[in-house]
Amino acid sequence: MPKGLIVKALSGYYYVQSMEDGHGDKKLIQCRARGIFKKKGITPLVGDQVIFTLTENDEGTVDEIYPRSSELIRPPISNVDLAVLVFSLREPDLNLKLLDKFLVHTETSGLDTVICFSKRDLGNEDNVLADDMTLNQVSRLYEDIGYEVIITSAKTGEGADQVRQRLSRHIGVFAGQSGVGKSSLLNVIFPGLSLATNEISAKLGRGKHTTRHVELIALEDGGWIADSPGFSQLDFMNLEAEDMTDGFKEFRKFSPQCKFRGCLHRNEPGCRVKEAVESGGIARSRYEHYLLFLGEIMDRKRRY
Ligand SMILES: Nc1nc2c(ncn2[C@@H]2O[C@H](COP(=O)(O)OP(=O)(O)O)[C@@H](O)[C@H]2O)c(=O)[nH]1
Ligand SMILES: [Mg+2]
Ligand SMILES: [Zn+2]
Repeated sequence: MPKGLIVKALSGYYYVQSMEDGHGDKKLIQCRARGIFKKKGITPLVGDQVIFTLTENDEGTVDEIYPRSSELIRPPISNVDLAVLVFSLREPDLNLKLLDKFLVHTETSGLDTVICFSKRDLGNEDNVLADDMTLNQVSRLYEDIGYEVIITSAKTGEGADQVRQRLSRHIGVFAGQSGVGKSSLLNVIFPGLSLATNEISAKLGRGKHTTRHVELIALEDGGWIADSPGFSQLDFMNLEAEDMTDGFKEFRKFSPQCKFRGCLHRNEPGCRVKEAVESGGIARSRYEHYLLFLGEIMDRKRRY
């Protein structure tokens, strides 16, 4: 029975690339999922490795799904192992609160994360960008936490090689607000992709809802990438207050030493996280965002 990878899902059909065809072969097999999945409440996802059988007219049926190594809800995609978070220096302005929110999601989903500060040509290292910090300070902040930071410009090509190398052999997802230059950057990194850019003004009317589908695009060197539009309205629906502290990677060094187990690092006595904020071991901007997100989860709890 042939093995394949679901690269696209659209109105109940799953488009499978057979493992027997070459990587990135354009010929996809249009499949339905077997009824058993629905009965079990399982939805096949883009990124799933599957066993399928061919039916008439070169169509197929997805018979089995291999265990997933990761699963994202929005965008709905499985087996992603690298998230590239794209944040522009300007247009739109650098938004560190949103970056920290994305990081909570990638951390709690167990993804490796690379941060791209894009549109470098619109700013330099001495401009104050966000929270009174310059590009150098912002980069240092996230590098000190342990994140790989790549500064890019689709206009000059800066950073493109570095991102390309990082993506090699992964299933990656490009995420970030619309307009930050995700598609433009991918086009520079992989000439020949020709993803549509600037879709906001070109295609969508203001306030219109778009339900764009996710699709995996084959990269020349064996990897796959999803250019995802749907990451923008992140909420913490599936997270508990205790998860939030895992979402802040640098807290993990301190939280085991907090006096109370399950410390939420607010006003508890003997909180090592708060102490680290005071002594500069944890950046204040990160801690403030932590408190904000924790507040969002608490509010949600009160409402339900
Ligand atoms: N100055 C500058 N503009 C860029 C850069 N990258 C993208 N843009 C522009 O930003 C807008 C949004 O880009 P797009 O790639 O569609 O963003 P996406 O929504 O994140 O995919 C377009 O008008 C691009 O021309 C860059 O590196 N520098
Ligand atoms: Mg785009
Ligand atoms: Zn604590």
